[in-house]
Amino acid sequence: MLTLYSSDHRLHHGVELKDGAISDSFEKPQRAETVLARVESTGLGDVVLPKSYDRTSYIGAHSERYIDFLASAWDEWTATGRSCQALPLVWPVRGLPSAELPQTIDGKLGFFSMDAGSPINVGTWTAVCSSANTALTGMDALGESARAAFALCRPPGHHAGREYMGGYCYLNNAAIAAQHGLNRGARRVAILDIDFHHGNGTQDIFYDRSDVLFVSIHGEPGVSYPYFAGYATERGAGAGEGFNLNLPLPKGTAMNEYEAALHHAGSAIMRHAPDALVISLGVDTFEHDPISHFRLRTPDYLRIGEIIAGFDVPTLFVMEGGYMVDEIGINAVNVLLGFEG
Ligand code: Q9C
Ligand code: ZN
Repeated sequence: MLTLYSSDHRLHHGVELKDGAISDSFEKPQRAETVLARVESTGLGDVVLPKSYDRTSYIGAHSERYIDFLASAWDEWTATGRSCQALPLVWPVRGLPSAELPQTIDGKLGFFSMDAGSPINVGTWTAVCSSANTALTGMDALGESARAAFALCRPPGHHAGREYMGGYCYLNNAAIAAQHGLNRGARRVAILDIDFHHGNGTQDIFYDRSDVLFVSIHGEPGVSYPYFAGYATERGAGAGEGFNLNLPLPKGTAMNEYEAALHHAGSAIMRHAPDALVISLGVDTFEHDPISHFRLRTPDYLRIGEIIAGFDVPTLFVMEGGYMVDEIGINAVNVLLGFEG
């Protein structure tokens, strides 16, 4: 299986607020490097650089004004005399009356985010574009009739909505790749999100559309981040009604129950009869993940790959979360090895 990877992801690193204090983000460069090392040591296949794409390839999944914001946020932030990384601190929640776009960067940061989990640094936009381009190049590989490809994206994307960043995510790499597949002639695409966290951003982007089926298996929102999306009752709207399938599972879920949900997802995907399948591949479902609460074990990831291969659809794997850095390479690549059979 072909892997797409660029070391430009290293230009992005940041902090997060954890337990009331600032610390280095769990979403760090070493994550992607560990996965790359495992791709190489297992001989999964060639590793190639992503192609470049212009900003128009990100539109469809995101609005133009959001992309403009991301592209200029660092410059606007430093123009106010600050040199530390930019973080939002105020949000337009229920009850605040204005939906106007603020004029200054502190207001814009809150307007275009869901939480303070996506810091912006000097290299963030370059890394974010490189991550999206990695997913786009992977979709082009499927277009050139590869059975599968692995976009080793970093930063991740599935919490990023049409007009917001959050949860370590900026551009929604999986959604951008899915839209690209449609632009290049696919009639229908399915996205299966197996990151521990609900893919609220991907759901947001395709919620009212029937050409993209979104299925997510995740920790139930009552007790798991992102808390405000991911219920089974969220089934899509308008033309998209019935094209959004959430399969929330309780904390502590192990492979038995997880596998049943995966088969459920598979029947919905095969009913949709997509020309391409995008997997939002998070391995924060691992039993020892530091921020998540499922109990999947290393060999379970081989089985997950094998089940996905059984859906028999050209498949693009897009890297999302997974924070147990020592094991993330083994677990992520196990999915790919299991898929290859
Ligand atoms: N105690 C991804 O996996 N922090 N993002 C949650 C829970 C945010 C995860 C803290 C987690 C975001 C792509
Ligand atoms: Zn996650």
